[in-house]
Amino acid sequence: MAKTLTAKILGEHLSSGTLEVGKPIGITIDQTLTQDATGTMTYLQFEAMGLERVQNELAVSYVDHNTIQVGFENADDHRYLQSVAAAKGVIFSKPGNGICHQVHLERFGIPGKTLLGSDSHTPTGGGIGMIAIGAGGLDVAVAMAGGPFHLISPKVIEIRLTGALRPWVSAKDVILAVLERFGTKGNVNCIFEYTGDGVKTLEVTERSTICNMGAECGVTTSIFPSDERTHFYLKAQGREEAYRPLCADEGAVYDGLHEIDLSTLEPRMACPHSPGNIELVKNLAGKPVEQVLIGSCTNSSYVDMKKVADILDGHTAAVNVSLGIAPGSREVLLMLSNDGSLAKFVQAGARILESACGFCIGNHQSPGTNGVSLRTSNRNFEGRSGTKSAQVYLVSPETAALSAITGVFTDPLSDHGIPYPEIVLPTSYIVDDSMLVFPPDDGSGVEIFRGPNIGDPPANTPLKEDLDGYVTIKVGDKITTDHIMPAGARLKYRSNIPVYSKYVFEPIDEYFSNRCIENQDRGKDNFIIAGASYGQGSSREHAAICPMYLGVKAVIALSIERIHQNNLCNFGIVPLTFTSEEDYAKFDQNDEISIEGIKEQIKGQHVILKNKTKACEVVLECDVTDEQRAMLISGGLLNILKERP
Ligand code: MIC
Ligand code: SF4
Repeated sequence: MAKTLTAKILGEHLSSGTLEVGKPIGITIDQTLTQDATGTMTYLQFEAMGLERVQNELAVSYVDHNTIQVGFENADDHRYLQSVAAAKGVIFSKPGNGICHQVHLERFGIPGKTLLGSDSHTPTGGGIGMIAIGAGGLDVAVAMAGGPFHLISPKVIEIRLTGALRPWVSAKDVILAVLERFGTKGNVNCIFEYTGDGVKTLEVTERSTICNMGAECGVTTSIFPSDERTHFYLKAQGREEAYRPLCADEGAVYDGLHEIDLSTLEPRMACPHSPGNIELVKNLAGKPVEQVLIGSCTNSSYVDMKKVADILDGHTAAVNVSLGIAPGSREVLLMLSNDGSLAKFVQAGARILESACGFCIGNHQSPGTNGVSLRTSNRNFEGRSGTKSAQVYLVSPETAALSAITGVFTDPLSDHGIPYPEIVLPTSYIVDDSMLVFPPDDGSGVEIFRGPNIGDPPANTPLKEDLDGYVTIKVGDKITTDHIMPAGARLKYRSNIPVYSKYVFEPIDEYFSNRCIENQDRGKDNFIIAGASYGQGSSREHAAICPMYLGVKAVIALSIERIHQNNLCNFGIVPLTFTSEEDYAKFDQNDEISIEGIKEQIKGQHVILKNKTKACEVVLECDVTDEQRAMLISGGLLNILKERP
């Protein structure tokens, strides 16, 4: 039978189950990546598994998120990560070497391989023809230990591209058009597979931009075929031997189709406060801008940066604009410095930012009060920039660069008088791997450094017979992991769960953790009630670990996003969904609620939740796999791994 590209790669890696939509499967993982903000927990968990060395083909540990280093915490974490990498056989990418997804694409991505990363934008690797999936750190630790990754056999949605992009319209506009069609909820357990004649008009880093932001739709991953363009890119990276042509068979049958004619697309943007809130740039043309930030794992390749340099050439940022540029990797920075682009940035008055996540995660460059910020990154959740009142718009590098010059939202297709930057793709990149630290063959003598900020990952207790406590918080739809576990200024506590836990739900309710502790002291359980698409966004398992630490036993929502649902199970928090939408209204904060016999009840599909305050009960669904059910009963995956001989 004719196969999709997804089915081919998943089929080659299948370790359990069959590829039937909706059924649980296990796949073997060839490559893993971690970044520092999720990495410390991942390696602490890997250490707790007691293995001498990683078992998968390739494991890389990147430092790109916490590079600001105010105080000792981040530097200590970096030392821990470097030493544990050497001890366990992991390649360590030093801070300054670049953003994990960009560097991984450049140096390690291989068509047809599987990649699991403790970061939700791991699907960037789909641009080179990999099945690249974002997951919680514990799932990545299991993959490094040689274990399979469990997922639901996905629906494969064909996104058929025809035509070619016009000058000034870019890959970012393609994915924004996809987001316009699919939105940020309701796409769980799907894979977007790109096909059609338009594919060959896009180069690898453009494809990666598209796959990167597929994460915002909530899909498992996105993938492009591996073709002549892939060959060209790998050759230019000095890795021609990694090339393997791959595409779907003729006549392959998909579970859905969406067609995009690239030649008709217009520049788009995602408006505050969701990547799914799409508008044409021309509709806001003329609106004043205060800040323009160019970079992040979505748009920081050499080609993106070179376009920006050529647009800025001979111009300066408008007086009202603060312009910041963060090239995605040291390789990109070297290329830009060699070809004179860096000088063009400086001359344009840009603030040159480190090759790291930086502004994207609210680590710096927070806008002023009500500040209007145009960014080429992928998420504009309220408050993520570090300023709650900021208005963050997500745009292409072309739109960003032009708007920096004019000081107002500028549609690249309008009559602005700046010549279009025609970029010649490099036939060879400057390859310098000296900031990659390769592990010794035998790491047994390496001493692992642990600073005072680094604590052991906390374990949960096995599930009790009955749960009894309070609705500690009730939240609405589309609650992101940035709402649950803020990053930015709080990011440095990622390795210190007792401290980080104080900030759970800080952006929406700063007293949440106090209430949890009061309930815990009274011997009561904590519950979270939520609307649709709870846990959108990042892969950060802290959004499960910290609530677990505060005694949260169950999340009851209209729907829960894939990575977050897995993280909840991994840490023994029961994910439950309402079977009827109206039931959401039957609960308020502080209601006293209980689930009797939960341990028995979750063995079936349905669970009865009692609201003692409102004297009513509702039926919930517990849609987990058998593996996850076992985790919930044991109080999390770590407990199961410890029980195993
Ligand atoms: C993000 O973009 O939200 C992050 C920060 O990269 C997260 C990971 C994290 O929270 O450490 C992600 O995307 O998974
Ligand atoms: Fe880093 Fe932003 Fe990409 Fe997350 S989305 S990996 S914070 S650049």
